[in-house]
Amino acid sequence: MTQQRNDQKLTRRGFVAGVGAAAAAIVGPTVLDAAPAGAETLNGAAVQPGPPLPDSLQLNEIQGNILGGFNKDYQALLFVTFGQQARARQWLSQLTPKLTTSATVAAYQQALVAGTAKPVTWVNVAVSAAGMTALGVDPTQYQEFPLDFREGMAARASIVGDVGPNAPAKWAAPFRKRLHAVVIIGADKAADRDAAVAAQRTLAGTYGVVIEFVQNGAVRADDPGHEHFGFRDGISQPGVRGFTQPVDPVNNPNQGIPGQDLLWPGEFVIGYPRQGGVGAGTNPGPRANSGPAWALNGAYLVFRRLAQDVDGFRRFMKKAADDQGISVDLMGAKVVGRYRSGAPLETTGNQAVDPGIADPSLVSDAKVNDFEFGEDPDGTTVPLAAHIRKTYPRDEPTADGGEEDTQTHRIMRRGIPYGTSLPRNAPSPSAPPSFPNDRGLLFLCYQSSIARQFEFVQRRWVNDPNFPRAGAGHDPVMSQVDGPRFFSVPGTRTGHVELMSRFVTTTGGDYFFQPSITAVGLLAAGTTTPPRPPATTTAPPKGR
Ligand code: N7H
Repeated sequence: MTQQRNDQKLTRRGFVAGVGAAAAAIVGPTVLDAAPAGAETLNGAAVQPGPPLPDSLQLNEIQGNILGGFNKDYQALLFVTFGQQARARQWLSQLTPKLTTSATVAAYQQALVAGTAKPVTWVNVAVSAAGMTALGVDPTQYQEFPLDFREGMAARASIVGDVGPNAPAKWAAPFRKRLHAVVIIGADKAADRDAAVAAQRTLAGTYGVVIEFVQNGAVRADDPGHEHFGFRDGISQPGVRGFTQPVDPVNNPNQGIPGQDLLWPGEFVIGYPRQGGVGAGTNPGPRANSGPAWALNGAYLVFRRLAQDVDGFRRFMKKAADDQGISVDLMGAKVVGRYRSGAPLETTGNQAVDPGIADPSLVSDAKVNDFEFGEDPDGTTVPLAAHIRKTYPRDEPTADGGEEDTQTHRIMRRGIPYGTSLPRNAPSPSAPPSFPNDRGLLFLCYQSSIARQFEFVQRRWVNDPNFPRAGAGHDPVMSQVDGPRFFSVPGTRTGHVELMSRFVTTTGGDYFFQPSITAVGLLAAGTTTPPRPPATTTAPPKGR
């Protein structure tokens, strides 16, 4: 790949931030006083007891991939286990000055808009619960982490539906043991990514840290911005108050690009106000306070290595479209809720040919996310179980209170494909490729509560055929259940599609915590536990 090609790629929108997020994110002021009139500021939020809490987003403290995605075309995830504790801490201490902050990512995004961005390589680190123990975190503080994080993904298999072929016992070998940390590398050039991985290997080797597995990810060269099934991904992300600039602050102060609702930052970063929930309107709720005091400015990271059976998916789509008497393009849009171009089915309506190809304005910032499902209560246009409707039901009424509750279950996705593309018209392989030669999605998402966000979405919405209403069906893309799955598509020939066993299989994953820059330093120094105050001795009574 030539230098020129790579430099040019800096100007186009990459995979992760997506259409709207790239334009709307990160150019705003970081002080939450800039929140729209009528909304309370951080100072006005209900404050929990604890250490002093920030009044504005501390972008120099928050690692880089959380609020603004790395959004790099070449990424690598290095999964490590620690050896001797003191040396693991030294490793972390050497890593600390190399970490990329949200401030750096924000500045870069501004440079991207200005056309002055140069290729960069970024690094983040996140630690699992096992890693916290290996680093010597005090047991009392360890217990302050939530149970979901402490147990880790494999132990929560029955909750998220990692059963049968998805079961942890069947995961790829590197993920069948508890990993201690993941180093996330993002680069604009493959060579830079590879050089950063090599440097990490040297650093790890110096301190007895074992790199158990390096997982590369990359934007697909043949179909940039699209995941392996062929759909444009990374389009819809929550906006963050104090971070995402409203495009129209006067008329639409509570959204970034049209349709991108701004959420309180505590939904993603510890220490800040969360959504207020049902009845709160745009007012903030309590601060996210899960974890020990030094969890401030950190976030929980879910990583899933999801293999995709592209050939099986394509064959299934052809058959389902034929059975239902609709085109493959439309069947794809029914399954995902968007056409392959990203054009939203809810606004385009049923069309035999992907309308986003002839009319790119449908995927412009102004239109790509500007829709709700309330006008389509029976799923006649977008089926109730279409992937984007299951994973973010927008204004759909729910048993938990509708949209205001739904906004407490959002996730910040940072996924990227891995593996080589399956060319169109490639002959069907006898079996889907297996690890490590498979292809799929490195699914990463950030949140302030894994149970309330990722696990809730997967368990209560995606895997439940009766959400949002009886008979809606399973999310046809990535529901994980033991037993037959189905998908209701009102308005087609039978309205009912039996899903083949699966197109997406979990091949590994874990839960991590991505601490603030200061907290990484505390972990490295072994000083997450503040020294005990000197014992107060009561003076013995006089005369004895
Ligand atoms: Fe999904 N896909 O290609 O079909 N996803 N997803 N996802 N996903 C989305 O709006 C896909 C997975 C969400 O705000 C799009 O960015 C695939 C998991 C959420 O409107 C496409 C896999 C979880 C949204 C895909 C996969 C989610 C979303 C449309 C696995 C969480 C945003 C583009 C291999 C549990 C919904 C876009 C919104 C969008 C696909 C996994 C969640 C095309 C192939 C595991 C919240």
